[in-house]
Order: sequence, then C-alpha cells, then structure tokens
Amino acid sequence: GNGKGTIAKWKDKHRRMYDQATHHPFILSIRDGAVDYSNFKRWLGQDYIFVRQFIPFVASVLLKSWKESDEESDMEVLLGGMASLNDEISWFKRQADKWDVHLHSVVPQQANLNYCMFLESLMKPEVEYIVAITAFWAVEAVYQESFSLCLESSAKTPLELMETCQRWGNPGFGEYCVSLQKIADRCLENSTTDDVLLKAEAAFTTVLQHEVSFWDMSYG
Ligand code: HMH
Repeated sequence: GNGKGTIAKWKDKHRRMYDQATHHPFILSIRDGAVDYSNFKRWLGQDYIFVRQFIPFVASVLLKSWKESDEESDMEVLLGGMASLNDEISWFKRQADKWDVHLHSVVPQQANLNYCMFLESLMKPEVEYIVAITAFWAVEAVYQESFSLCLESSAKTPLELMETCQRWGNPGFGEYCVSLQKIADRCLENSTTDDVLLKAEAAFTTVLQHEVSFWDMSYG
C-alpha cells in the first residue's frame, strides 16, 4: 500500500503513551549518566525473569505464524528472534556475574508478574496471529527505541552500560524491529474484520502500559 502503515498511525495516535514507554526517566538517567546502579541491578534481575517468560510467548507466535501466516518468510524472522533470545539468556547470566546480581534469588515483582500474565493470555490458541505479532513487535520496539537514545552522539551513557544499550539499540536489532513491524502492517492491512483490528490496537497500548510499569519497577 501507499502512505503510512497501521502501526505508524497507531504510534501517532498513542504518541504520549508511546513516548512514556520509550523515554522513561530510568532510560533517560542512563543516557544522562546519572543512573543509580541499584536501580540498574534491580532492572537487570527483573528483566532476566521477564525474558525467560518471553521465550514461550515468542514460541507461541512462531506456532501461530506456522498455522496462520500466508508468508513463509515470517517464520524465518521469528526464528531469528528465538535465536537471539538464546544468546540473550547467556548474556544476562554474564551481566549478572559482572554486577553481582544473584539471578536465582530474584523475586519477580508484581508489575513483572502482571506483564508475564498478559503475555500468557496472548499465548492461547484462540488469540489471532495479528494480535500476537502486534504485541510482539511492540515489546521489542520499546526496548529498541529506548536503548537507542542511550547510544546517540549527545548521550553520556556510562561506559560500563554501553554493552546493555548496544544489545537492544544496535542497528541490527533496529532492522529486526522493522521486519516485525512490516509483518504486523501486512497482517493488519489484509485483515477483514474491525474486531481483530481493535484487539490488535488494544494489545499494542496494553504492552505500552506494561512497559512503563516495568521501568517504574527499577525505582524499587
Ligand atoms: C520488559 N520489554 C522488557 N524486557 C525486554 N527484554 C524487552 C522488552 C525486549 O526483549
């Protein structure tokens, strides 16, 4: 199609919420070099728990793509996402060592549990591929945009946090998010019922709310 895709329109429509998720004070504190390291460590431990729950969610999106997608390249993009999560788990373990965070004694906080429960609700077989892929794109895009801010030339990100910011802010991850956005846009464009569009839009805004609460958690 021509002009703006649905995702870009929704980003405009929900701009305030999108910016709250992508320009959270915690991220801005990393970018400005003023980050409180106990907040960073709290975030690291909670995010490890989140990512472990995120893996079965991504597997469920892969399964929906196999059943419902008309494009076989979707599965390859999702498989790439699974592969990078494999890498990410090892990365979290190395970071936890570096920062002296004991992953096994981290207790998931309520905001984390709420977010994981929401993702689990999207894993049900009756949830449409479009809805799940829209949510998946949103989860990844928030981290990509957030950590990219910390890599801008004017950023004063501390050297010891550069690896974290590069994990999600690197151009390759940016391209991966664009691929996910294209899949979501294609599905949304081909969608024949308003009902599923409303559900996908609601999944997008719900992810944004959970992301804000997740960042808030770093403040303890
Ligand atoms: C809370 N959102 C949260 N954690 C992550 N690791 C990502 C998004 C990106 O995968």
